[in-house]
Amino acid sequence: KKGYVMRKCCFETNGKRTPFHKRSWKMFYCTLRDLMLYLHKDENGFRKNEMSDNAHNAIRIHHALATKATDYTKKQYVFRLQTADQAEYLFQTSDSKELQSWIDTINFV
Ligand code: I3P
Repeated sequence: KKGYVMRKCCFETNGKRTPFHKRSWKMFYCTLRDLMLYLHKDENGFRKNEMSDNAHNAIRIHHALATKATDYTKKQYVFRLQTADQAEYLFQTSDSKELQSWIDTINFV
């Protein structure tokens, strides 16, 4: 699965709250492959395989959990991703179908 999403970091690995200057929403072209979620700057970065070796822009989704972020009311179509190493992110998708599709893809790979 691939597509544009907005991402916000909430907790770093080990459960430490993400500092203020790193908590803003950013757009990424996101691809899911081999139990990794790769965050590219855009489709071009994806084609060139840019950043895919950069740990900061790849999230391990083995034993991760994606759930609708019903408590986050500032934006629509947002899911929360909690990783095995206790990092936490919010991802905004384009519509309810995309939201469900990302959640199912992440949870059932
Ligand atoms: C963050 C940015 C985020 C906001 C976050 C801010 O500031 O405004 O949009 O999250 O609030 O810290 P900056 O751009 O200076 O990094 P929300 O959109 O969810 O409000 P937070 O610290 O309460 O997460």
